[in-house]
Amino acid sequence: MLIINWNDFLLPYEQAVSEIKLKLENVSKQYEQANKHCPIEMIEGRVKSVGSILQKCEKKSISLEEISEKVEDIAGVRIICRFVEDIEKIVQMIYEREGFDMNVVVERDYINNTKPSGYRSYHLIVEYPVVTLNGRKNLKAEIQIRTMSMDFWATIEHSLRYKYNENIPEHVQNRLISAAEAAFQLDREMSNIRDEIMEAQKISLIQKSAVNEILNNLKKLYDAVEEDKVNKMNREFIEIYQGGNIDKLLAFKERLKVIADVYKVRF
Ligand code: 0O2
Repeated sequence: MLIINWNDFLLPYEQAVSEIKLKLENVSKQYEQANKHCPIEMIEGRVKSVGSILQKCEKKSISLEEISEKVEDIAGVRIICRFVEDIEKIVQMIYEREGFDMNVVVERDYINNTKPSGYRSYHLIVEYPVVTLNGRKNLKAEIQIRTMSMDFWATIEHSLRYKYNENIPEHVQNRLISAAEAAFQLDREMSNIRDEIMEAQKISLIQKSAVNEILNNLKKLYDAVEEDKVNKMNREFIEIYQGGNIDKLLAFKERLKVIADVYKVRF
């Protein structure tokens, strides 16, 4: 009989989860840097517990020898986004990595094919190579992509499943199905007002980057310009910032550049 050293067995999966998470976090950073709406709101990752792996093996009659091949979600990464439209972008983003660092082997669309429980989410099973002391290994990992509202529903349903030991009473199941419908409506409404939300988000990103630039530049001006003058500029900046007018803020940012030219300060 095969005896598994679980610590050794799970270590490459932990590596896969942390590498995939890190790569996706870096994608987020690039969006942020480019002041663009990032389809990724949050990334979570976990390695399935031994108990949970064994339960799945029992449920699906999977032998210990077959675990790596047939238990596809030992390494799991969850990507949470704001809008249903973001899901498609993320799926595309993962497909673009094909041949580079991950290959999609299974695609499960529980958004267009909602599960009878009410569960909605988009799953990709990818093959991901990890390099370990014992050489290179191709592991399977499950990437779940869902909106915040789908995630909220799934988290509650998952804990109820646990509480009732997989036998959720019918009246609770029915309420969960209504809640799933409400979550679906919420996603639909959010998609309808998406353009407005995106615009607000864009303005907030522009404002954040302008404020950072102004603060950096004021700091540099302190070394080159009389203190009184920079203090005056600082006060003006605070007033504009508190006024909340983005056009005035951008104009001030440009004016600082002109002042820097006069004093020959390089930003
Ligand atoms: P955990 O605790 O998240 O790891 P099956 O057992 O046949 O349903 P299978 O064949 O592995 O599962 O694939 P499936 O159906 O795509 O499910 C994979 C994972 O999706 C599950 O892993 C859950 O995380 C999630 N999921 C699927 N269906 C539901 C559902 O109805 N409700 C919730 N809350 N999550 C779901 P695990 O191993 O079941 O659980």
